[in-house]
Amino acid sequence: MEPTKWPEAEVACQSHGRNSHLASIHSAEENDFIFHLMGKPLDYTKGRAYWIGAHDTFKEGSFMWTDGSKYNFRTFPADQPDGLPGENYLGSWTLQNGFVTWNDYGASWSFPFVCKYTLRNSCRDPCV
Ligand SMILES: [Ca+2]
Ligand SMILES: [Ca+2]
Repeated sequence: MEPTKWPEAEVACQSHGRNSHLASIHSAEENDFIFHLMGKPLDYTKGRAYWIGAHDTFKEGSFMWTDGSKYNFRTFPADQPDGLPGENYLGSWTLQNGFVTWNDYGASWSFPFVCKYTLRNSCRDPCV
């Protein structure tokens, strides 16, 4: 998907169907799968990163997935999420031990993104 700001990316995902949202991630395997699917981007300063479906716009520090699934997996380096003002949207960040981590970004960033949707309300991983 074309580089887009996080709120518009979520809206774009929702336009694909009733159960479609920015991707939620629930395991290291799913995280790695999406990283490869997105072409292993590793330079956010050049737009080489991607949005995922978690935000903490309702309560600072409390991330939630836009698809309503449980926030039961996370992968951050030691210095993220740093909760800077307006940094409420999760996207891919840098590698740690060979696996991609996440960062909370501000609303001004534009990145490609990955949507996820469920079929018949039953979805097996990776379900992207
Ligand atoms: Ca925040
Ligand atoms: Ca941050």
